[in-house]
Amino acid sequence: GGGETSVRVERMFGLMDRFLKSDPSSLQKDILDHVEYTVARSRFSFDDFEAYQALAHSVRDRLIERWHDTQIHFKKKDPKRIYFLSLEFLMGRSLSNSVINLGIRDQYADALKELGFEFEVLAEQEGDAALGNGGLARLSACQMDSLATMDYPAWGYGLRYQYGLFRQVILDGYQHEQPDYWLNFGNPWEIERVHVTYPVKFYGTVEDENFNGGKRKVWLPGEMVEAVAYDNPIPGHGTRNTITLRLWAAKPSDQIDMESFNTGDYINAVVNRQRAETISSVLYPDDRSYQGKELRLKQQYFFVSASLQDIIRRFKDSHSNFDDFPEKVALQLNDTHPSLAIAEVMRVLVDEEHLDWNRAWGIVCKIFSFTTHTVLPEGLEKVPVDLLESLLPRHLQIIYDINFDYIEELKKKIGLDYDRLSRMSIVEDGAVKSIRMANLAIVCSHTVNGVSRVHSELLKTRVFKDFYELWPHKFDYKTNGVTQRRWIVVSNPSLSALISKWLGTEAWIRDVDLLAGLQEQAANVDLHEEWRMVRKVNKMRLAEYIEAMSGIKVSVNAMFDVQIKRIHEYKRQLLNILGIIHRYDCIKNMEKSDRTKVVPRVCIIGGKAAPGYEIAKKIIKLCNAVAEKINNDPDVGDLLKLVFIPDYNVSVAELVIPGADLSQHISTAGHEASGTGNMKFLMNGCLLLATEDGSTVEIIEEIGEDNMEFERSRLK
Ligand code: CR1
Repeated sequence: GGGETSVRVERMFGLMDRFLKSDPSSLQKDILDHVEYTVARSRFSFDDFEAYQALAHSVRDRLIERWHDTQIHFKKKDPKRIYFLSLEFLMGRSLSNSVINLGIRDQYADALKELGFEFEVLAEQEGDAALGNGGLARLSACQMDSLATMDYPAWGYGLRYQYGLFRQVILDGYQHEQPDYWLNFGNPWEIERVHVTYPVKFYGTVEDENFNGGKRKVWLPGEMVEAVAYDNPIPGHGTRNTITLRLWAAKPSDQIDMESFNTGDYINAVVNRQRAETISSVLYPDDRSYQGKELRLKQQYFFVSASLQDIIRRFKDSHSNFDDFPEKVALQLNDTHPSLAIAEVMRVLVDEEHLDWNRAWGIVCKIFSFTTHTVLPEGLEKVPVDLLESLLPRHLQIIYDINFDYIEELKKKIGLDYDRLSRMSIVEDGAVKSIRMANLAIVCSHTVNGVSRVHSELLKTRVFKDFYELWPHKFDYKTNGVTQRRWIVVSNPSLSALISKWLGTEAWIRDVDLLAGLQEQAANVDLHEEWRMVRKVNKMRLAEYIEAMSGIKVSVNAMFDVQIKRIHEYKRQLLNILGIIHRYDCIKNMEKSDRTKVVPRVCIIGGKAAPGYEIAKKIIKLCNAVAEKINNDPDVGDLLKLVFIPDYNVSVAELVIPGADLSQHISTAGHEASGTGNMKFLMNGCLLLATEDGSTVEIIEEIGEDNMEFERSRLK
């Protein structure tokens, strides 16, 4: 039927207009239809939230059209596809980003105005999708936007957590964590694919079986759960390319365990099955150490196994020879979190597709690339062998076999240097025997990249020195970037309009290098004046928010000095706070007449601490205690204020960044792999106060030393 259906559809489209229209009256009709038929409210009476829902659904319809066309296009072309595997995506809100990328924001704003609604007000109704912790996760989101915009045939794969990153509530100055049950009000940006499901297996034993006159391994799993796909269309800007972020949710398997159902305990049997859903229930809120947690390992394998079944199914749709696999498939490992994919591909090729080991290994060596995001040792995952053996017994065998071959090869190259051999081994012998996931990823990937130039130098000379000496060709760096679509166009519409006006084009929205064209106007006082006005409006918006959140009134004539990011010792929020105490002390000890020389300052700090990270939580308490003291000292008044912004997330960042005059990126040199907040502030015209660490080093080269206050690193 497929062929016939498509002929019939073509004929219909011949008679009809192909796509949903985007003039204001068509948009109004669509919104009202969704009010009535999707949200099930009367079209004569609905509130802002219901209007948002209807609006989101009408945008979603337009996304789906492009998304289908993208699928059809790439199915026909069959290019090599990029598969980006990541346990975390911090997407934030989708509405504004989608309509801007589709090029119909103004049309929607006009349509809504006539219906009596304000686009911005409805956009505020949306909650953040916070399926990630910090830098790594927001980078994934920016990358999806860029891949779509640059017309890549790319897929993102991850987990659909029911609870995103915890909400931070400040009580008596302390951080408290509250669950983020973000799906409570529905999620119009995802499409549940009830037919795209795969079984994922755990536990059990591995047996030898006779096969073709020899033996082969068979895994007899002890538990099975179902992975269900939820697709999130990601539209590019100025293109019809709309790619997919496919997130997996765990559901009880359809295959019924007859044993437990036959024992008569029906209720308990159902309750046990339901436990499958816990696999995708919650995001781990610690962004660098989850060692030895069974649930975390289960999450990793669950999403890796489902994604690979999906990828292999797509490959097999049009190919029968696995030797072509590397021509069609590139698998990007976002940190070590998805690195079980390596063992899983070997398992599928050898145990299920019956390729011989060496042929399978040859394929594996061509398809994986590994991005590492840290220099901190606690960020390098280790999986205890006992845990892996019980959860994934066949994968452990495969990892041992990979390691055996690799160590034999290594001995030929470096001799019997046992210290080095043991450092480079995938298996760590120690009190707790474990698998070093980074070593696994490096051995099996054809490229390994750091996220800035200095980060890559640190990888080569310290963290992965032994490997660099062995395989210098594998190592490379890709300095992080951020998308100007989200961080200027969505978050700072007035600056966006200003830039387009002065450049005389909107092309910079796709090609960020064109921003350099503003240099020609660098001395233009009219431009300066307009820019100042834009900043002022953004500061007023931020000041209102600060007052609403904390009751603190701040003056927009003061300098807004901002540090927002996860709370970590190496990021040195403590240093910032000590600096603020010092500043307070100086003001207090100053002659009254000298105070007129002080530039009034509002210090803003925001960020979450991992729930178990005691020192980070104490830093938050300290910040609030210092704020309490300073803000209530009438003697200091507007000369100094300190605000801790609670529950920092993507949409708070969108509000804070455009209103900042100065931003701080003061990590201890040698610790921040890249940093991406620096870029967001920079593209909003904010001054940076920074250490020469991570990507800041390259930023200094780009913008010139005159434009940055920085401390020369002592790390040489
Ligand atoms: C790094 O700390 C980097 C981002 C994105 C972070 C930060 O310097 O900019 O990754 N790492 O590459 C991280 O979030 C969990 O690890």
